[in-house]
Amino acid sequence: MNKLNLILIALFIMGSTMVYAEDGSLLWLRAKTDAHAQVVANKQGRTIDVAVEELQTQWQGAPVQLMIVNTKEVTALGGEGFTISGNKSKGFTIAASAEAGLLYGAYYLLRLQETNAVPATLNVSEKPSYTIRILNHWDSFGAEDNTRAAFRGSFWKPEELPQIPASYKQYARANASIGINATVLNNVNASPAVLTARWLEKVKTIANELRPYNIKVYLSVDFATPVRLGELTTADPLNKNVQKWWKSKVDEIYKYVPDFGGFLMKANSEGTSGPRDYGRTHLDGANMMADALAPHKGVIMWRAFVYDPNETDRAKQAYLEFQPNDGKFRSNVIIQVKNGPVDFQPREPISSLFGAMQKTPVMVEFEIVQEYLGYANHLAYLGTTFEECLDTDTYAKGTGSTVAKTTDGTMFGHKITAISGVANIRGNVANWCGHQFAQANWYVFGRLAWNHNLSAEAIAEEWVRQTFTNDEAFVLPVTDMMMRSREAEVDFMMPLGLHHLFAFGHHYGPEPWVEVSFARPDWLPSYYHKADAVGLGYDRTITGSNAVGQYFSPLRESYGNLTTCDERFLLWFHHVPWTYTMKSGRTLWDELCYHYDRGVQEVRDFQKTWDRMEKYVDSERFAHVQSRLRIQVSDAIWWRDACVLYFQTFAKTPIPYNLERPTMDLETLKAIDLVDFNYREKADRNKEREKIIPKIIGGGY
Ligand code: GCV
Repeated sequence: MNKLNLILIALFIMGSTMVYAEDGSLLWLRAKTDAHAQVVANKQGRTIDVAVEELQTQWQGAPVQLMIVNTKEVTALGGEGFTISGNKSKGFTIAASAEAGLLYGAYYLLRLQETNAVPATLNVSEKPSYTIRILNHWDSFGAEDNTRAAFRGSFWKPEELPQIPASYKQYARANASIGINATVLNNVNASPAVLTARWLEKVKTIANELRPYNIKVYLSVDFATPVRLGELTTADPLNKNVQKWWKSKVDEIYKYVPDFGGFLMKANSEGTSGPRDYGRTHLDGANMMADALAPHKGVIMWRAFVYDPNETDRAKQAYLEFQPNDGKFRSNVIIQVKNGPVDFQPREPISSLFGAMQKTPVMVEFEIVQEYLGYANHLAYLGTTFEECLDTDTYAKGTGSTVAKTTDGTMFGHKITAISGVANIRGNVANWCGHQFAQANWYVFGRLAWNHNLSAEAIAEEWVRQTFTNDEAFVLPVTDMMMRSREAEVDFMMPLGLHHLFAFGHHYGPEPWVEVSFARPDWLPSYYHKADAVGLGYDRTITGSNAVGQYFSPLRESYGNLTTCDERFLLWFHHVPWTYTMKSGRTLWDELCYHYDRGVQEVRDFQKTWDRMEKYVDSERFAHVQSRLRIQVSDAIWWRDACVLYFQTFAKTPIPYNLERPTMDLETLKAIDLVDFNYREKADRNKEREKIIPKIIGGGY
């Protein structure tokens, strides 16, 4: 045997036992690409070509036929729906009435293959739950970075265009594989420059790259763009010149991108411009934009995330602003509503707007990026958050009026339906999202947007199988860990309905005590937790702010009554005495301590689970997750100690003696001044923090 043969044999033996190093850049699309599948299509087209190529290179089974057909059964599924029939030995036929359906059918088959789930025979038909399944990139897109560290930088790398960054293709494939069909390129705090020719040229280039994957491009716009570009002196939506300006701007955009989706608008919110600056309403603004977009079939997604520093409970303000205008919006306006009434907190009850605007399409906005959940440092699977919201019953039309049904067109018959997620996709990390497990949050958003009846658990398992391995010894414990992970975060950050205990300068760590003389009250934790000698929590009952009054019965009554209120939301809706007896039989104070401690213990348990998984994972991804879990444990302790010790100054009661003692004292915790998490140049101010918890500086990106 010659030397070469020996080397080949050695390599073969190594290859069959080794888990290869991976950096996560393949996402869940790790199928081998050496297949030579027989794939035929009865038509050609750019999107069909993608479907054919994906199957030809990855499908390991019998021949596949792709058919554009015009049967009643298939056309009823819409252009994105499909049927698959056939069997494992003879092959499968994917049928759809349009190209997009074939693409989604192809990915469906590949997903079955990669999760070891190809059945002997198959007879399925699928169609999406929502017509627009859209990512919102809070991406600078060439503008000055004007938002938080968690979003800084640009995935689109606009400076490289028209040279196409290699990441675009994988981005498009990843989205198409889970059914995402739309993307807003830029931050909601939009720069007016995005509507200038220089940037529209770039938008066109991106749109051209994404089109074969059935992904439409949208833009966030600044309401005062005509003024900011120096072209008009007002942006008053009732002014004829302003209306003309937007019409001609929209016409211009469609010359660049003929299938442009439309606009996303953050108006009069946190300092952005809007119709209120001209004494007009959100209704006036939205309808003006809608009229400009309508001739091109474009839509305007108008965000309900508006609140003022006034006497009204912030949690009530979006409803008060939008609900009275239900029925007056143009048909191409969609009101985009964050899942909860405040701002993507670790846990919130549903926004009271769901089900309350029955004549206007309403869409959910989820936050996929973990702005309030440890950035990319923490393992927090959000499938459970999304599912919790979508499955909540609004009772808008009696039992069964879930958020999903009030937004997917089935309950109120709206033609345009949509769901959005603030993307966690970064341009500067190989694994796309900072944390290997954060990829699962992108994945689960897409899968639920396609089919909101799927369970978060089934999707987690699917993701684990494709992203790591089908080995059950890995799949089961890791899926279980993911399913517990968000609850663990809630426990060590803000259990029992607490919210907004974040530091003033960042949304990473705790600062329930922070008071800043120049800050708006509704940007400070004390506005929300209302801790005092009597108890804890915000009274939103009928005797308090009466936010409960915005919900339908019986939700209104159950939230509004201390004894029936779901304890997960107790301190959201009630100011509860420290000595109040909880369902567990413990006092509120003891229960609070138990939750904080449970959160810490859960993350320690995740560490143990992960360490046991070493032999199933490549060393690179194993080490990455292991080091992030270490950060997460130390952050969990930071959160627990800070919150428990601070609230103890009001409760004046010992921490239950069977629980772990705090590891830091309150004064040290108060000295931590992180300011803005990713600002390395501000490292001086982080010195104290670095001494205590050295690993976290860097934000995980
Ligand atoms: C893009 C939160 C975030 C802001 C974000 C805002 C919004 O307040 O901290 O960065 O702005 O929500 O949703 O518009």
